[in-house]
Amino acid sequence: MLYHFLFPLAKYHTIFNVFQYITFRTIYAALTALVLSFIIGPYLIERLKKMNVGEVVRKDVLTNHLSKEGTPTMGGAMILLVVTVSVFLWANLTNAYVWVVIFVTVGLGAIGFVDDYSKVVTRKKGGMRGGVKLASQVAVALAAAIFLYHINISTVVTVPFFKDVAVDLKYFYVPFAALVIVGASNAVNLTDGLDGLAIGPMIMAAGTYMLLAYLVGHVKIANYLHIIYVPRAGELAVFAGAMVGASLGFLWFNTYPAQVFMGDVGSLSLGGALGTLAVITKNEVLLLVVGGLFVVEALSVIFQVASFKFTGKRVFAMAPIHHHYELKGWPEPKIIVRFWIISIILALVAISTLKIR
Ligand code: 57M
Repeated sequence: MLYHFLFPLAKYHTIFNVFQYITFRTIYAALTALVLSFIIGPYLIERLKKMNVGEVVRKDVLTNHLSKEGTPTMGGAMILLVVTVSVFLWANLTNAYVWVVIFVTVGLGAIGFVDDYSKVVTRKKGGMRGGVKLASQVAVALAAAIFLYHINISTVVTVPFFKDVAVDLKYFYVPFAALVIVGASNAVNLTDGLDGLAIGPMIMAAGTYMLLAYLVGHVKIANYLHIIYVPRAGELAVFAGAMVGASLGFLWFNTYPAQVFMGDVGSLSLGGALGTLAVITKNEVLLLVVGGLFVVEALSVIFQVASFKFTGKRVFAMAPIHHHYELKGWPEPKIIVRFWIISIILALVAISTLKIR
């Protein structure tokens, strides 16, 4: 909104020209989301405590998690709120891509909210039924993918490191894009099992897509780097910037020992937003590198379940893989920070693909 109200004033004073720049608005979107989180965070945590919205921790194997019982959850609602407010303030709201990412983020957040609500407020064991939850996620992702297809998003998929490999999926791009969004959403959800474990790599991943959105949306830079030019996608840097700010703000409270958990309302929405950024910036396959940590967490579950089913043996002491290290005796902060380090390396490798191809 600031863009719409203040940029037109440039005809009266050149200072207002600054509002046209994506870089300027991205930085202030991040700062707005960060400051709003600092302001809302303590109030929200107190409210959640008063409302008794506390985590119900599983009381079987991981005894170190018992002390986490009752930690306020659903803090992801704050992430959703500050991202949306910041994007409304700083983004160009005539840009359709911005609305697609908002739709997916809020849509998946709403599904997560219903799931969390049934788990922690109405105390329904297991929350929403798995099938219903997945079908709702697919519906949101498909709606976004179909819309993008209709506004002529490129259906060509490129592969990082191989500049000559490009496959045109044509209408199969729709289920492919939905798969990227739903996959990312669930992978982040699986990762969210230790304090700050999901939100740290999320800062790295959103930061990487912030940069990529700017680059693919800039015709000169895109041509220079020989990457797909996506007109108007640069505006998504503002959205990704808000995600970085909101995630940093949430980490302030979620860092070990956590004062609040994000809940599915946070993990499903942030993961879905990341998947949508990957789709629109035409860096879908690169998400496997940028979000490599989330991928490894999801794969560890797939291998564990498949191995147990077919051989009766487990590959890991427990999946997702962060639980494996907990059972091996690593202290929680050590696992978290080492996973963050890996996510930083992955972000750097992903950015290097702009030159190494
Ligand atoms: C999300 N939720 C956390 C919190 C968070 C198929 C199977 C692998 C599924 C998986 C699962 O349920 N994943 C979904 C994991 C939970 O956190 C809540 O959930 C939200 C995210 N959706 O925001 O509200 C617990 O995680 C801990 N936590 C923190 N700090 C945080 O910042 O410490 C979360 C956030 C919290 C808290 O303890 O209560 C979760 O782990 O439940 N299931 C599992 O992960 C289970 N694994 C398992 O059963 N493995 C089996 C098979 C099925 C693969 C095996 O290896 O044989 C483990 N989960 C738990 N205990 N809690 C089992 C042991």
